[in-house]
Amino acid sequence: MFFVDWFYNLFLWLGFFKKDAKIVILGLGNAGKTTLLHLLVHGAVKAHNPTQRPHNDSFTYGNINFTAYDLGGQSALRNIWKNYTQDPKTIILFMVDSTDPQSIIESKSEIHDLLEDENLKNSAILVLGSKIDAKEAIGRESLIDQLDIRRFGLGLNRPDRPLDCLMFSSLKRVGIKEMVDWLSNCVDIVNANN
Ligand SMILES: Nc1nc2c(ncn2[C@@H]2O[C@H](COP(=O)(O)OP(=O)(O)OP(=O)(O)O)[C@@H](O)[C@H]2O)c(=O)[nH]1
Ligand SMILES: [Mg+2]
Repeated sequence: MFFVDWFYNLFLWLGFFKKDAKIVILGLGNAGKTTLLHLLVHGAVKAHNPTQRPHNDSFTYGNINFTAYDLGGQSALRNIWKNYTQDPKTIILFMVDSTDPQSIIESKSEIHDLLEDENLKNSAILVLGSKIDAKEAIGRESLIDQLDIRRFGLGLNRPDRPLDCLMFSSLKRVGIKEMVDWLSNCVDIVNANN
């Protein structure tokens, strides 16, 4: 086993087995999208102005190079989301501020639009509940209920597409590894499905 691992790590280091993946980060304004992307790319948390135009950045995890598109979440900017979601190999992250009841109601309608969009029927969607460090934050089960997504079936290995909900905090760096592990596992599934 040691030799297999050793050769695998050597090949990894030499650049074999490298994969590219694309993700798009959607969600209402103030959900924490830009904060998360900055953390994934630079390993640090800093303050950002509300995003006015789409931007992308890259980060590597294991043998996967992720290119992530961060789109502004204010209502006037949401009509361009569909320009970034059409490739079924693009993994869609939808971030919901788990401390903000009004934004959870509005997010529910946006998430249901994505889930019911025929063009996205094979696209992977990961719902992310943000800011779990705050005392007002609700838990995963409660967020799933309030978004009414349980009835779509949750899991990485669902038959038509991966769909799940994970909770995290950029501020406290909680749930980040689980999120990126989920994305890494998802890459092979979307590549096989599409
Ligand atoms: N408590 C807490 N606050 C956070 C966390 N992540 C982001 N925030 C705060 O949430 C606010 C919005 O963060 P952004 O990352 O700019 O949100 P956004 O989703 O990019 O917003 P738009 O660009 O307007 O779409 C800022 O005040 C952040 O400091 C977190 O993990 N915990
Ligand atoms: Mg932003």
